[in-house]
Amino acid sequence: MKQWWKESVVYQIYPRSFADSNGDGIGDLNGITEHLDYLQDLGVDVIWLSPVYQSPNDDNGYDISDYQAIMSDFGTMEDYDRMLSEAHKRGIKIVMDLVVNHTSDEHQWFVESKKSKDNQYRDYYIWKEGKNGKEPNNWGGCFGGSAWEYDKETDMYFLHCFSKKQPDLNWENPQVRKEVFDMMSWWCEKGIDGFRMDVISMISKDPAFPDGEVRNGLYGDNGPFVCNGPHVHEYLREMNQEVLSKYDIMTVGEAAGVTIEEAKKYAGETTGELNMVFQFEHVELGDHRIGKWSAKEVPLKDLREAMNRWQINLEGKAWNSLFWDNHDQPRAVSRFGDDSPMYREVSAKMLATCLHMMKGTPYIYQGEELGMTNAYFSKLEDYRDIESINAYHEYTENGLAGKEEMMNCLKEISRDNARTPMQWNTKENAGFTTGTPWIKVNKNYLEINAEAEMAEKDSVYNYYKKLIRLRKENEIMVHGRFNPLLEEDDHIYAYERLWEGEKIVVACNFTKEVQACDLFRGLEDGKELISNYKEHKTGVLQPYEAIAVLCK
Ligand code: GLO
Repeated sequence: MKQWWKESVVYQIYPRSFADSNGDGIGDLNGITEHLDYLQDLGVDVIWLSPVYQSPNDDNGYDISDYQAIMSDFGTMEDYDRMLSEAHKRGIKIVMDLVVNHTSDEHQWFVESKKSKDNQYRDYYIWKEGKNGKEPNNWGGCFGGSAWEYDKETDMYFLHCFSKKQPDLNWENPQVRKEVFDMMSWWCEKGIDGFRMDVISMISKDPAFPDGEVRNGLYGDNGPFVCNGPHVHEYLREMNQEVLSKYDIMTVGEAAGVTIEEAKKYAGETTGELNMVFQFEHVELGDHRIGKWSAKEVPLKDLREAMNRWQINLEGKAWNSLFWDNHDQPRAVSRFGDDSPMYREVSAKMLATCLHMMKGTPYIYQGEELGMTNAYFSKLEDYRDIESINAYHEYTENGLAGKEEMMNCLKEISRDNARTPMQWNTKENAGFTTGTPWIKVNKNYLEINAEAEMAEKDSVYNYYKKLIRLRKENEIMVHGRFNPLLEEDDHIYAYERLWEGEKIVVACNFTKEVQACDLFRGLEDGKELISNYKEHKTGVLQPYEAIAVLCK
């Protein structure tokens, strides 16, 4: 089968925040359909749709109560089918979010499982006896508290690596795997084009369930015992045989805690599991004194070292996914660029160049193509995210962080920064809804919005559009080997791509100061593919300048 996913650019939609068609303040499927022309204009090939399944929304749809029904807030199955066919008409593929490490506690399987120890669904989930009247071990859940919830009815605990409304499925049970595979086939038969697999590296747990190390916070880290567990590759190969290999689809696994060696198994050219994984090293750097919460900037050297390592070591063996942000991360320009009015546009374009010129499939998170910024909410009431709210309480109420310190961390890191509504135009609520938006719109929508940027030749939007087009015109952008340059530089991220006698040299200034750079001396005959400045001055890079030059 043709590996079309290598040539593609993927656009992630977080449906709740994309476009609301019926005025209830919540984005929906018809809202997406109405904006497919926009995505076609941008030129993306694939949409990764965050979950749209029926869900009580404890974690905005990542807690699914019925995998074969659509969340009523988002519309109906007819709306879904229409969106799928309208996307296909425009040559845009749809990749579904597959959340099968856990379900909602309101899923019928769990409702049954909870009823009694001998219920036929009991073993669909991970139930354990308590230890000395306490939880089976010291693991913490990703959204705060213990990872175990006590059930009075049967006097046992069930495991939930995320919220207590997200019980973990027991993948050791062949019946669970069969149910999941059947459900996946059902979606494939509908004509979808792939799956992004939520926390798929967590589906096989260490059977010993040992205590985890308590580093910061109140609970033990379960990472080493739930990520990349003993049977994960076996299960994914089975999934590949039973489902994936039968369809022309793309797959990307979200693989928390994955090493390069592991990634070669998940996404190896010949290992028969998935097409690629998301790894998180470059977004998890920095100070971890209060869990993932840190307001400190990461030095370019560390960032580059992490990203280059993946570029170099997967070469020829597995395929990279490239991203700066998604629905779980702060906004790219606020985190890695400079979102002040002076440098927002130029630094957003610089980041785009740096990422899209690398080897792998680039992912754009909705609004990134406009250079949307963090929300920087200053009141806790403005936050909606379960992770942010729980972390605030857990850390401040147990004396692990000060209130102001924690609010500053939320401003920099909270997932809600990425979840504020898409900024379409200058109308009320940025054109996202005619009602009251479920989360506040970023105040800067009068300056930053799609309508204005589509009309402005030099906008961030038109820059992304050009980058996407360049990928279609230059095979070297897809297949060229990556070779790092200036590896000791503190300010410039530079590399080259090499392919059949051609070469692209890329340099990105990650600072607001002018930096000396001799990389382009002698390349005057090369063709400038793209740059965020009108003119490149030989010998230097202007503040946040990015440039890519093709040489034959
Ligand atoms: C990342 C997911 C995140 C979900 C979590 C639970 O880890 O994308 O948004 O909250 O996985 O499903």
